Amino acid sequence: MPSAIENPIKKRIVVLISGTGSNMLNIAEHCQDNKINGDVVAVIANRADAAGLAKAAELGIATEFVPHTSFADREDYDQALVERVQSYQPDLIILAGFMRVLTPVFVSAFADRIMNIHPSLLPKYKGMHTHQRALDAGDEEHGVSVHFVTEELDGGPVILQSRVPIFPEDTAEDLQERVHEQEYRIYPLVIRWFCADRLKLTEEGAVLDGATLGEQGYAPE
Ligand code: NHR
Ligand code: GAR
Repeated sequence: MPSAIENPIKKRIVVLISGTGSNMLNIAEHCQDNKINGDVVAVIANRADAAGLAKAAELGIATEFVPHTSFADREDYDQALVERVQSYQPDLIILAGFMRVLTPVFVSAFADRIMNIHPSLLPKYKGMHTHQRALDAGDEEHGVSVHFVTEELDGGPVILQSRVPIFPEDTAEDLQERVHEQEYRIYPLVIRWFCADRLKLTEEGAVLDGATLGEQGYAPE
């Protein structure tokens, strides 16, 4: 029988999505394969047509649809979302292609345990359409960032980034595909750190193994 040290209590993870959910699936599979000391206990979408909901259900994960269109304003929606998320008693909330800006109502309810993956090398290109913006700017590289979610949109402390080259003939779709490959590597890695109690959000920023991370997150140098 595994000892308590080898098998500490698994972290409870709730994933918020709006669409395909390929990052969500990748994370759920890492959990099921015991590569992350956690379980995806629920997947919640704000859109009924989020394909990820059916995929999560196939894996035996609880799914919910909380439509933002049913609420008068963002705060009311966020309050409803807080209640649904809270019902799963999560240790960690993962945004994975979740396309609604969260107000302080949500962020303050789960302060220091919400993460997002954003398809740019933050602090560059906060917000939407990041691949096209990198192309339009003539950038030679692009990438993706995992960061803690704070009240400042795409502005919370960066934990880890991955870079990809931009080639002259690239379309936004090419770039998105190249970035996606990196997302599948770095998001599970960061979640593994968090679930092993190695990673925290503090007043100083993101802290990994006791060291405060810089503006671009963990860098192995
Ligand atoms: N909320 C907070 N408070 N902080 C962050 O860092 C957040 C957040 C909510 C979502 C993901 C983010 C991204 O990775 C994210 C980070 C949606 C928009 C947006 O403008 C911006 C950033 C992100 C996600 N959404 C439109 C809105 O009006 C809706 C767009 C649509 O429905 O297609 O909410 O990029
Ligand atoms: C991911 O590429 C993620 O970086 C991006 O949406 C995609 C979701 O894919 N997030 C944003 O653009 C947030 N504004 P998935 O649903 O297949 O995981």
